[in-house]
Amino acid sequence: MSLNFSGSQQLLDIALRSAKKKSLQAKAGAGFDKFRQVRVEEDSMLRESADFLIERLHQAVKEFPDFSRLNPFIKELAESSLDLAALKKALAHLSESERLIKKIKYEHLKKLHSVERMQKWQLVSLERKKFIGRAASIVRKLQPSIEVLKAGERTMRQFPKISEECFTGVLAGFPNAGKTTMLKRLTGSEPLIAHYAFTTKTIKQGFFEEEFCKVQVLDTPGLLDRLPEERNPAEKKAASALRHAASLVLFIADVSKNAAYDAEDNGSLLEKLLKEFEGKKFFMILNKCDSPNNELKERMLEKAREKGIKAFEEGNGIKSSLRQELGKEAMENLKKRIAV
Ligand SMILES: Nc1nc2c(ncn2[C@@H]2O[C@H](COP(=O)(O)OP(=O)(O)OP(=O)(O)O)[C@@H](O)[C@H]2O)c(=O)[nH]1
Ligand SMILES: [Mg+2]
Repeated sequence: MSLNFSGSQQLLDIALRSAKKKSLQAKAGAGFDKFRQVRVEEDSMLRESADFLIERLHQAVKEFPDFSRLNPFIKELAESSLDLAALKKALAHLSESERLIKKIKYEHLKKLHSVERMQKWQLVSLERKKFIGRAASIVRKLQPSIEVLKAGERTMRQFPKISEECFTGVLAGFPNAGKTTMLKRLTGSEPLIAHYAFTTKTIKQGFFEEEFCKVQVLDTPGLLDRLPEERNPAEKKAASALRHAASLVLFIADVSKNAAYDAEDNGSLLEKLLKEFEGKKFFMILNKCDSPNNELKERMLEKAREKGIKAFEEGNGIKSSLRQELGKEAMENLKKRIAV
């Protein structure tokens, strides 16, 4: 990505090392006159180190993702995972430093070339040294901004590389319902699974192929039964995936004896999601059927029937039946898109 230096000190060290090399080459071609040699060498050292810093800072800003141009899903993920104001401030700091280095480059170059022959050649070197001192101070002050940008880059690297063309099933439900386990069952991906709620903090992704179609499955952080404006950042990521990436919603409910949420809770969450993501097709997955609460399971099946949602029970070859159904949906979707 854009920041191909670890910190301000490293940036400075590379700039000076590379400039030193070039200035020695320049000096070698400057003839035998001492004053001329020094001027050529110092001019080259100043110019090369300045240009290196200017170019790297410019590149770092230019290549940093432009938030206004991200696709809506990634943009919403960025808004709920990053401090965008701090990132913008850090980018502005880099741009301002680039501008300052440009300014002092010309200031000191001018002075370096205005030293007269009858003056000491040491005065030429002094201008270059003054420039390096000022540039170093500007670059060192960048360290906190570089850290902010590096942390931002690390977070963004974890964003899923969403395939916008691909038919996408998004797993959603209460925390601990078994969404991540289902992603693993369906796609073989190896996400973190734990026995406690709120394990998944960001969007996880897996793929499988069925009916000649590639299907993308997204796992989301657990949602609570509350209003959109009450959602925490992790729930907001889940809602963004449902809104922008889901071709189909896989609503998953824990129907085991140990389930933390009953049929009322699950029904209420389902109702809210159906309303918020109106127009999207839903499947229901009844999970943890190995130790079922039969009454809960029956009531959820009833809710699925009421809403006209196809239901799948964990166990009994759910992997192949769900994959087949998703494959069929993907094929239908493809046919519709081709027909348009
Ligand atoms: N008995 C049983 N346990 C399951 C099943 N599926 C998942 N679990 C367990 O349920 C717990 C939660 O599973 P996860 O897949 O992490 O659940 P999640 O919905 O992704 O949880 P969050 O990311 O916290 O929202 C883990 O201890 C799983 O091993 C199942 O079919 N049967
Ligand atoms: Mg999870």
